[in-house]
Amino acid sequence: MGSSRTTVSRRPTARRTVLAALGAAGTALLASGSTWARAAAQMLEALPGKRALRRLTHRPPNYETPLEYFRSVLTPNEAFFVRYHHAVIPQIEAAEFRLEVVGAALERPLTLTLAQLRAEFPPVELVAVCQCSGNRRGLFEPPVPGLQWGHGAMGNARWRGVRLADVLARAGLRSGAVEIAFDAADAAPLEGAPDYIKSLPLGKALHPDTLLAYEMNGAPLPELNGHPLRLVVPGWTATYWIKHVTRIEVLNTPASGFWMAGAYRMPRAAFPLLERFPSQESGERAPVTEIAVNSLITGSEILPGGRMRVRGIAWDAGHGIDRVDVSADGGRSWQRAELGDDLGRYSFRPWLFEWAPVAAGAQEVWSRASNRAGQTQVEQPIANPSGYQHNAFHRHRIEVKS
Ligand SMILES: Nc1nc2c(c(=O)[nH]1)N[C@H]1C(S)=C(S)[C@@H](COP(=O)(O)O)O[C@H]1N2
Ligand SMILES: [Mo]
Repeated sequence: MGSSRTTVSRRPTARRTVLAALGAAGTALLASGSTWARAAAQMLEALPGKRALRRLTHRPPNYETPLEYFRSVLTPNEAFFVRYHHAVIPQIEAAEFRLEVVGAALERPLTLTLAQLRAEFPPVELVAVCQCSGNRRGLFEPPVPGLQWGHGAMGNARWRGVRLADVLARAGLRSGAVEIAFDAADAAPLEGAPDYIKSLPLGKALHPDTLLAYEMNGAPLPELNGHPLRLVVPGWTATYWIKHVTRIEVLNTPASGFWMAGAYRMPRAAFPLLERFPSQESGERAPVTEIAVNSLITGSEILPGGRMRVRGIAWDAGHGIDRVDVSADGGRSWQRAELGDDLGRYSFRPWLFEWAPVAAGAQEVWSRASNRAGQTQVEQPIANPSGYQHNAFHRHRIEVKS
């Protein structure tokens, strides 16, 4: 903790760490013995401001959303997953927050307060899925190293903030810029561990849907989801969605830090991504960019007369969900599910499907989403060393009573 405090105090806006609070939550659970035993057995634990989520690691905090929360299209803030690379997490007072915008290709480098961001730029709202590149990594066979996420390293929220493009325009973006890099107020507890810095290609950074968001589902961002400001990059995996963003740097050459050059890359040939990141595509591995088309079955019920109903969600990078097909016979035949409300192209899209099962006993239902760009989920996930972009059909077990 001693060295962690030193690290944090470099940054004027970072005052306390959340770690102390996390410790307190652990103690509270320990005190009530049976609650703790149950929570530990299910690996469920409630962080400050959060409901019980599935714990992968406590330090840094990595917690996934239990599947039942995906029965609502918007994921509640208190149940939204938490992912951190580093254990020192700042708690930033909104009034003290400052965002720096710097770089050689700027006419007027800026420092902005949160109040200025709220008052001086047009607010924009959109619904978008925030999904970790490694969501479902724990389902890869054979296993791959890394956090063993199940289905819950994702969430869907209504984000409100300002356009990154508007902020860059205020700073006067000149020609010569190649990428925009983002740094955050969190830090590694050990000196020397690489700072979490990510960059975006200019085109994605200037896209009108790329936001600096200060609200999530109508409330200020939760502490553990980036308070008071985070980058929202609709359509792209959450590795780019920098939380507690404090510094934006316009780069004239590609970013070369560990988290760009060394991590979040996939064999280029393995996965056909439509949206690319050309300035980072050296060698055989290309950066993970857009979210792969995917679906999840969130529940099933028996209807009067013995019919079955399954419900689920489907999502992609914003090309738009075209259809969801369901198979109740191991993929031999597929039928189209009924799509529900459309909250926008980056959102979860709910769907449901009803049928009369032909046999009794345990069986599997599979879901397969396709998008308007002609992409479809795959039967087996595409193997890659870091276990990114798992988008195999979702298989859900049901029991049909005779
Ligand atoms: N500052 C900061 N931002 C970050 C990260 C981080 O470690 N630090 N992790 C990224 C990754 S890999 C993911 S999956 C998302 C998780 O967002 P959430 O914790 O709000 O669910 O945050 C991204 N932004
Ligand atoms: Mo992630």
